[in-house]
Amino acid sequence: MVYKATIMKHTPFAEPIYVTRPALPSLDRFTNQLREVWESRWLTNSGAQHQALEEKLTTLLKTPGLSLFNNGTIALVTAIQSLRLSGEVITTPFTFPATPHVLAWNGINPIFCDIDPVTMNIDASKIEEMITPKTTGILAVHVFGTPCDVGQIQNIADMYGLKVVYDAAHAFMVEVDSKGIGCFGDITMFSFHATKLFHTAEGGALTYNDKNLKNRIDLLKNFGIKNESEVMMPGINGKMNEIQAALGILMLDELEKERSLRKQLFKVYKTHLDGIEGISLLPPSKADVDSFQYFPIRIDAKKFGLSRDDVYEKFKAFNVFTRKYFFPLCSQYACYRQLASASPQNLPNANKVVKEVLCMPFYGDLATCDVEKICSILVSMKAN
Ligand code: T4K
Repeated sequence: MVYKATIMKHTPFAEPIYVTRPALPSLDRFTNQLREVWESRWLTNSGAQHQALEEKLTTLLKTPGLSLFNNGTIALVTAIQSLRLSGEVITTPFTFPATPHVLAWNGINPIFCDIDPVTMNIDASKIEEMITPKTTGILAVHVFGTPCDVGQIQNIADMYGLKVVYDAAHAFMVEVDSKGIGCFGDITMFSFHATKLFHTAEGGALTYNDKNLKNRIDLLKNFGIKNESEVMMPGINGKMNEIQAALGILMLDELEKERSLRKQLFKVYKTHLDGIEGISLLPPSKADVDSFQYFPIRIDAKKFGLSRDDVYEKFKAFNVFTRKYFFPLCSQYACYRQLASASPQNLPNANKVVKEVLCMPFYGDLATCDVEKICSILVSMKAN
């Protein structure tokens, strides 16, 4: 009864609360930055804004090589092309559709490997058993910014002569052992979509240790054009334009503020949700620097008394739009479910996790009291 009174006292938020909202520079600052673009009349094809952003990000992400792209997906398609992967590539089913799709777009069969039940990343100890004579690489995702077991993945890759590509769409600025997360494996992709901590509205980048890759990657993202009379390979249009890059340059100035606001909200969520029976939070990762990209929780339906799907629906009545990332599993899509590796027997952890995860609203513009109210609504659902 006491709890019933608690849930009654919550009124819906006046405005919808989404899982995320993009931080933005002031319109005045953006207009000023755009003036440079207008005056130069150089709108794309590696202009001054593009070059400046590429240099700044190379330093910030502590990586020897970096190439900007018009979005993360095309960047990942290009990464796979540039390493000449073929046949089969081992990947995770617990990710955004873009991850396996870039393999399919390169004529490669995704081979789904189960995930670690705690980190929710590909389980490195299960990769070896998925390797066949057709395997050419591993495409792993640092899900929700938690770094994969990069050491073990590299050991396996070295042992079998495989390439490693990381999808770090959620891991901007993450560091492990004081190294930028983009320094592991052969190539790492970052997404700069509007929903990301750092964004260029749409955008992305590839980072790599082997600086020789830059030439090939930059050719591939510009139709393979070397000069006016030579086209070297079947490339694509993956170029970031000057307006995206101009926004990115300004967003770099917003980054620390946005990160520290999210860090605060992270603490508020932790204070209010840690220890609630049936709710678990991501355990601390091995990262020295976190991304603060998402705030996922896991709901144990039996212990909490409500399933993740029930909680997701009930939040809507309060004008709160959480997200069930990454439901359904990629292995459940019609285009992949016929693959032998997609069978639920092969992916027990992924099939469990995908029913439990809920991403909570998490962005700098959220007020502390909003997060407190969201937590209170969630806790009150348990008792009712
Ligand atoms: N790999 C992984 C692991 C990824 O997570 C992603 C993208 C990629 C690869 C591919 O990278 P990109 O090619 O996108 O660079 C969103 C994003 O569109 C997607 O980039 C992201 N992952 C994914 C996790 O989230 P949706 O379908 O959830 O987007 P949407 O439109 O429902 O937006 C989510 C919420 O964000 C909205 O409810 C409100 C808010 N929002 C969204 C936009 C676009 C805003 O407030 N303003 C906005 O402009 O995929």
